[in-house]
Amino acid sequence: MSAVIVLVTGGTGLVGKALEEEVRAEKPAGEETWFFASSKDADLRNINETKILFEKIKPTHVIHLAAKVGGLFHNMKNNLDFLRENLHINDNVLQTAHSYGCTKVISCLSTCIFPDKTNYPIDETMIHDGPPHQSNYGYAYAKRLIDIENRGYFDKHGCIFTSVIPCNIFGPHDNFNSEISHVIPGMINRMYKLKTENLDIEESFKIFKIYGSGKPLRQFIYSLDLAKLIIWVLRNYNSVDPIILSTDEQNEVSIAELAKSLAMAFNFKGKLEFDTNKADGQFKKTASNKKLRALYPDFQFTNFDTALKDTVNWFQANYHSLRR
Ligand code: NAP
Ligand code: GFB
Repeated sequence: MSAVIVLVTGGTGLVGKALEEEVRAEKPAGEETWFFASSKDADLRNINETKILFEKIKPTHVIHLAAKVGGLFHNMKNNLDFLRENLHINDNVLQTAHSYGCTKVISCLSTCIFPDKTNYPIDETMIHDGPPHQSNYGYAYAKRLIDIENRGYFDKHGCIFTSVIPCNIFGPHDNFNSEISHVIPGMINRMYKLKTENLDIEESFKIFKIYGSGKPLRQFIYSLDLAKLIIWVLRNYNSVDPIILSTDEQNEVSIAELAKSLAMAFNFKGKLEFDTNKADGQFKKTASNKKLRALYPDFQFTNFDTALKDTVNWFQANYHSLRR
């Protein structure tokens, strides 16, 4: 079997770091060499820097994770930047992967790019069936165009450029900056600060603010589980059609339930209150993982509360070096 060189763009982020941990944990997978790139290796918004990276690594396979990424509030304030930056990154990576004759490219979409007004559960055939939620249209359209461009490269050149569609992801090495982060890292950072600051105040009198009504529903996948699934896609899935990589529909939780689980993980003794002046975003984006279950029936997801506790422990152990 010829040598496999895997370039992971976005290799230093939440998903990239989980992928690196899983690859390192495996016994050497024979002919595979992995390179985990950050924006310091190449600013992928720039086609020349993209070409220099590919010339250096000469990948046979690409796992394309690099993106401008953020939570609801960051997207709401910056839809144009999310659109333009991700359009440039994605087209640069795909066109350069084609010019270097890459055997396969796996890009990353998101369940938040699906139509806002839709039937549930959402499946892979529904990506383009209507406009995405207004809060993140920039990111959503940039991601949807990856699927369109993948089809273009397949139709014209027979390239196996495919994509995975994760639900909300959490875990170690996330971006915990609560101004721009997703809900779990944002809440973790805020709850940690509430517990560890103003120690003169009895904790049972402290109030943790849950942004929004707490009613929206989300599916969450642990980054290390997603990493295992992406490795499985790399070695076993060869369709251009996207595949949803999400926990089961019945594991969907409300933001309020999430906050209670986090309070348990932190042993937080104070009160939880809702700040309904803050947006809720999309109410739900319930995705079906039926296609994944059919192809990989014995995959086991990590228990949510265990994964949450592991993430909180990682956060506390790495507080002074993490992104916050
Ligand atoms: P992340 O933690 O923010 O990491 C982003 C990665 O992309 C970092 O390695 C970053 O490099 C790199 N990057 C950003 N801009 C770049 C640029 N201009 N040039 C080169 N590299 C650049 O993101 P993540 O959560 O791991 O997301 C990985 C993928 O999963 C993304 O495609 C995202 O859309 C998708 N996704 C994420 C979620 C979620 O809940 N997090 C859900 C669904 C899908 P630096 O470290 O140098 O900044
Ligand atoms: O992960 P999140 O920011 O984005 O979750 P989405 C937002 C939901 O959590 C809203 C509530 O209902 C918020 O009101 N929430 C409660 C909080 N407390 C907090 C907090 O401290 N921080 C944050 N961020 N939210 C994103 C998309 O949607 O999903 C992105 O906008 C991306 O493009 C991501 O794809 C996966 O899940 O609403």
